[in-house]
Amino acid sequence: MRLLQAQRLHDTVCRCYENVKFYRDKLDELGVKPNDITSVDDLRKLPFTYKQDLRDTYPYGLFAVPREQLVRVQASSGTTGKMTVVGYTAKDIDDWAVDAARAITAAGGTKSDFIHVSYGYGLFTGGLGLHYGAEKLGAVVIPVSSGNTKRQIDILRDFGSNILCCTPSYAMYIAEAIQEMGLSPGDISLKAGMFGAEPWSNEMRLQIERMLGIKAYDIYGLSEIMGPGVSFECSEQTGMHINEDKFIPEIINPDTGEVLPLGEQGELVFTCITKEALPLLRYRTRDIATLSRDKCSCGRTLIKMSKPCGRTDDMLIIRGINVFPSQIESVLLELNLAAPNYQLVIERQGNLDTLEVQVEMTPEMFSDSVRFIEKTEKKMKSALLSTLGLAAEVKLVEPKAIPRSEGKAKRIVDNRKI
Ligand code: DLL
Repeated sequence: MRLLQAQRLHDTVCRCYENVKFYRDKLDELGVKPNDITSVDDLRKLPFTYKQDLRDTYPYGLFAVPREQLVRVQASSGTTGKMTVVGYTAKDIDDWAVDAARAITAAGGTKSDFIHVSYGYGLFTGGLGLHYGAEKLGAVVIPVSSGNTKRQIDILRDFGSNILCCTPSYAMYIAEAIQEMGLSPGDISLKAGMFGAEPWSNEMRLQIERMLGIKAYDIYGLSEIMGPGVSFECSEQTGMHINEDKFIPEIINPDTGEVLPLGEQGELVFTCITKEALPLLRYRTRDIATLSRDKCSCGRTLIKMSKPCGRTDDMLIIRGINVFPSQIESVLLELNLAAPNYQLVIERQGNLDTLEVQVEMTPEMFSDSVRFIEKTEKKMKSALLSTLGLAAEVKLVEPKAIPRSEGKAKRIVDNRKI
């Protein structure tokens, strides 16, 4: 693997140097020549690439092939600023399909499964990514796309879907809707789900598994690097194998850029070593994770990354306490007192930040006494304080009060004007 990575890395750096002005200028500035990059350890000599670099060269400035060789562009919306546009050659699309097919296989998918894709189709990479993966595997793809939950459930039941692909928050939404329709897991043929595109906790995994009667697998990716399938979970469900024959991962200290040893937590950085259209070098994902080479019971030897536990840029700092929304989710769900739908509302009063955690009640709780509800709020509040050291108000809200999402859930409402 190291030899293959070294060869591919060298080839990629040569192509970047020849075809992308941005990288040629950067390497010249650092005094690095493509021939200086002969081993994986030489990665450290290369410059980082940031999302801002894609924005500054919008839309196609970092592409390494002429237009005739492109066969597709996709984009990620981003909450601020311009979209990030990414592109693929025919070979890139084929490589991506193989990576997504590996992910489906690791989740137990076979040629004879119906793969129900409820990730959005369009510029977002979720839908088309899993779609091509399912076809590459030779499975039967059901390209439902997101939205229209009643129709999703009709299709799940009538078409005999075996693997559901969507965001974990939409999986919860579908699971709730199934219950409301008076159906049970026995009425559908699902065996697994492939959920990703947003952070989710292990507790949420257990809830989804219980409600849908399936195994819930994590799948990770980002458009800049490729899309879904950069890494994927296997039967062991303890982290995601990275397709490291195509993407070399590093973990760095986000403040200093220093490369950290295996096992330490930091920012995940990827270098693409097979991409033709958009081969990014040392791309700063902003996702926080760890890497591990521990032996995996599934037999795969590909390096594993942990579930991303947040991003360097969505980390909340509430009165000096650093906290990730996913940690708050874990604390809430561990108590097993309410539905896993929540929203974090941050305000600034004077110079002080306040956090209100709004958590949805289950319909049963809603009919409980006010005293019971207040007691539950108190319990949650003290759990957040004792586990995370976080002083937050907890407010239980009516079932369905928190807006549902068919794509990525909006967990944070930040009303601070900083
Ligand atoms: O979300 C690609 C994708 C689609 C992955 C479908 C998995 C399934 P972007 O829209 O570019 O691409 O967003 C990428 O989403 O940097 C992470 O912060 C987050 N993310 C993606 N997968 C996971 C995951 C797609 N499994 C950004 N767990 C990434 C946590 C995830 N966060």
